[in-house]
Amino acid sequence: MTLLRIRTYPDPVLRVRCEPVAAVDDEVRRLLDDMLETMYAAPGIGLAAPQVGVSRRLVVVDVSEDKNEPLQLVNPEIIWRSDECEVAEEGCLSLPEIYGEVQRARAVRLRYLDREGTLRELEAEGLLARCLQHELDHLDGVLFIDHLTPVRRNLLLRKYRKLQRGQRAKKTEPAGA
Ligand code: GNR
Ligand code: NI
Repeated sequence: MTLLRIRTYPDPVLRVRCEPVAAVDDEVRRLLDDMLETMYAAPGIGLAAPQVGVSRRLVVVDVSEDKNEPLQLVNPEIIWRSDECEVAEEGCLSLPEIYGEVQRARAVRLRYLDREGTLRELEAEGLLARCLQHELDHLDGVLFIDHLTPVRRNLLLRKYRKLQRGQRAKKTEPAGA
């Protein structure tokens, strides 16, 4: 298995609308496994293909405490969302170190293909529902900051750019400087 490089904002690949996967073959299974390994290593509770530079409709998730309940979803679609909403804080591996409160449906029902290409459905609530909605957004080029008010979004993006400048300076600084 291979660790993949996680793309961060403002990488344009994060804004592309992903293409459905035509067939769940060995290449797709390998990518799903590499995505899962990359997600666990990050660490994160979910990862969508565009975050590793691939514009295809693939998502991996594991919200379990012991990191032993992986889900690998091909062409996932939300087929029902609860009218009831919930607000909770979200982060994103593609926007490191910034967090914002996002309103989402409390529960969702999904249809997807599993790694064998079998059509399945899944109903989720709580953190899993939140994570799945966050990941499915990625497949349409949507980031959690897009759900915030413009004022809040601009505040977070200013903070993000400032943090990124600090990170870059650290990386390029000669040792001991
Ligand atoms: O690791 C992650 N944590 C998280 C927390 C709250 C809501 C959504 C997420 S997903 C995020 C990983 C990520 O960026 N997935 O796209
Ligand atoms: Ni994300």
